[in-house]
Amino acid sequence: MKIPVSRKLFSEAKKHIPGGVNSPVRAFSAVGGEPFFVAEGQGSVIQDVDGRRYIDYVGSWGTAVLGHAHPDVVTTICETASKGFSFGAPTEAETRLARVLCDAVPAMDMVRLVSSGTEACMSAVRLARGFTGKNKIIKFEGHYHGHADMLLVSAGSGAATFGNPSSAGVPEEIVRCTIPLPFNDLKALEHIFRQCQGEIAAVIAEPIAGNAGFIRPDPGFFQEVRSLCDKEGALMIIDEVMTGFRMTFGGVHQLMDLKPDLCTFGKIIGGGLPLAAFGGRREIMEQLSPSGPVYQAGTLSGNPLATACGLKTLEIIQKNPLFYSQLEEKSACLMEGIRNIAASHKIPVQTDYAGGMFGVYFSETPVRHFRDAQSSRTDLYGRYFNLMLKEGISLAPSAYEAGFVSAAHSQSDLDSTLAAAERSLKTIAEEGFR
Ligand code: KE4
Repeated sequence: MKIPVSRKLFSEAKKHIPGGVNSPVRAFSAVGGEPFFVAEGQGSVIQDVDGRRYIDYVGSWGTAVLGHAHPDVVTTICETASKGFSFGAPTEAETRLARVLCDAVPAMDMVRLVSSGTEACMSAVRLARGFTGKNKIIKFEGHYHGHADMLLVSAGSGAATFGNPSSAGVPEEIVRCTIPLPFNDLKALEHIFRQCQGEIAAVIAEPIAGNAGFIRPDPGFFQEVRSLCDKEGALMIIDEVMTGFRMTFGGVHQLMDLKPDLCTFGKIIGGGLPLAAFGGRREIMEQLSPSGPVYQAGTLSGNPLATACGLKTLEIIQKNPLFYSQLEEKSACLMEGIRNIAASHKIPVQTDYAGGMFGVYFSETPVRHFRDAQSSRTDLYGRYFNLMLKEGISLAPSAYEAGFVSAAHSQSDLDSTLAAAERSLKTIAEEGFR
């Protein structure tokens, strides 16, 4: 039997790259099997090196909100590249992108562009500590804010997938100032604020926990977080790297009627090239070097190609007044379909969605915090993932990840996906899953 090209590439990759991948969750370790290697992506479809095509619901972890290789974005990148890639000097386009972001997000008077969500969150925490003069930060279990040392505690996404929510190599002294709490647990939050009176620099949170699957905040939860922060002189940092520009043209915190002191963005705002951002109130942001004492820097920050790609992506989104309702309709079609199919086979699933983002848990009970997600049937998720992959549907290779639809996903993509889900869930029911 012919050995798949992906398998050959994976064994070669493992000789030169730890685990054969440049980001752990890509290795499929949580769901079994080996990753396929992508040759190209067009619209809602990716094609692997063996010529197999998949309807793609990973979308580069939510970055490809327009679909892959949008022709107008490709043209913009090529035109920009012909004038040079990176100068390490200011360019007008960076200011234009900063203005677009600040106009879209009232909580941001100013913004700084960086190259990854990790950098954005790490810098926002340092800035909060510099501005408040305090050290402790509160985060929530299963929330993921990138892999900076101080945030790799009870982290979600790949960290949770590999059962090491706190990583080796992170000194105890660093994480002693990071306090992980159960999401949606106000009593725990109030208790910690009392216990650490005057020591909390910030609370950092995903507005919807997409790195634990898909967990919404309880109604009023973040309003309570806001008032506790105000009372205690702590900053509220909302991490919109995944949710930003996914449900509305701005942060989902705006739909929750929240006003954070700092927020972070990534993924969509770079359109698929390395670009992220953090921003907030002017008096806080002006503490950043060179205008203030909090140092933060980056060779490729505001990179011209990434900036042009992000600007074009946001321009295309903003031109379509139906962009977000169309995304949400697709998520609704998918999640209602999956829920009905699972019910017809008496398989317990919990589904939820918002804008272009959705989550599926194999669980009898609703998932309100990370521990619920951890006690869901992640084994069944792995089986479902692999059955759907065989059907040509590419889902997140971990139960602790959200899924994403894009503007490129068609009704026929959704219909094919639901037909594949019918066959996959029927197989699971026939195999037995209790
Ligand atoms: P990056 O450093 O990976 O660009 O961003 C870190 C980050 C920060 N905050 C949130 C809410 C995020 O979702 C992320 C990154 N998301 C994961 C996917 N859930 C990245 C995928 C990966 O690690 O390969």
